[in-house]
Amino acid sequence: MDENLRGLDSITLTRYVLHGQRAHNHARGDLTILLTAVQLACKVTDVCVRRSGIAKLYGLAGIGNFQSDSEKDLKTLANDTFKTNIEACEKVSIMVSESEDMALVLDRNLNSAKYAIAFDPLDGSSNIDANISVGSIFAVYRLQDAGGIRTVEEATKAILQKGSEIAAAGYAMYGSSTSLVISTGDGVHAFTLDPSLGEFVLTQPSLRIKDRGNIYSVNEGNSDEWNESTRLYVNSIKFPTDETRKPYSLRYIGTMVADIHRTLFYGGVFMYPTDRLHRRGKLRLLYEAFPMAFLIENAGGKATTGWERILDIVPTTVHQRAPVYMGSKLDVEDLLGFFQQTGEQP
Ligand code: P6P
Repeated sequence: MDENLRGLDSITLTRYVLHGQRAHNHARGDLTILLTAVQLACKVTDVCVRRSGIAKLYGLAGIGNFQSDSEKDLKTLANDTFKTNIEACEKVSIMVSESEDMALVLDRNLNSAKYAIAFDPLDGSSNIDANISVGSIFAVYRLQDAGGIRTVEEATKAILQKGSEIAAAGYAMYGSSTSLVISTGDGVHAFTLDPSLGEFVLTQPSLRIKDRGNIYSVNEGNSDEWNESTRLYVNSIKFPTDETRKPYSLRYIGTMVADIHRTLFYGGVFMYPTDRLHRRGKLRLLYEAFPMAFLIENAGGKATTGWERILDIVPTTVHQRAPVYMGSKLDVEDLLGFFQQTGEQP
């Protein structure tokens, strides 16, 4: 092929997933169809996020009916966008959304709909008005018996699977550019939205997280509420006794998607420990901790609650929370050393 044309040979997300499906001999490309619906939901949400400031000023003609502050409307719009596009692909029987109290059972007659999905349609939405990066997070699970799901109780039971059962997970980050980072269990791959094509194109294949970084990411404002293990660990990286090691830098954006994206690319450790207001942690398992842990582990990192591997947890409720420590393998192992040293229990 003409070298000048090679640059046009972009690997789009759809092509990447389809290739992956063929390579893994998945039946019928259902996961491809589902992930194509998710990426469309991310593209629509991206448009709304980028217009929100102007829309708030002039009103979002043609996109929703914003009567109140942009944050609440954007969250509602993002949630509706995800629900509509995912339902339309007819490959999902169950949805769990950060913005919905209960699990949603989709068309009860779709025996072919063999997947369940959990998503946070607009993570970090409180940062919208300050133009700080926000994102969407999703995790896809295979269902053993999709045809038999009729009630919310059956749907809830079916999606409460161990985190390691995830079939695919990823996030979109609406930042200086729009990224979509995804894994189907065969490596972690980053795509960037090319506005001229309207397609996510592969920009960083096979992402690997550094074994050790020099950044820690946590809300230090809660430090007086941390458990002893977390306190000892953070002090060890802020004030290293080993003169050969420099103190770590603190970076904290307050949007999990953005903090994890930086951790994937630069290494280090992201933490949301338990605190007085969040005795079991703040972050949700199904659509924050699980998908991010799946990505971090597939990129060669580790993800723990301090007491157990996050992906080993079997959740009991759809909005269950957990403490979160994830990132570079050696950094997380150093942290776990303090949990073993103190022997403190959850
Ligand atoms: P805090 C955003 O509200 C969120 O759920 C995550 O995206 C983020 O990591 C965390 O909460 C930030 O919480 O208490 O530090 O503002």
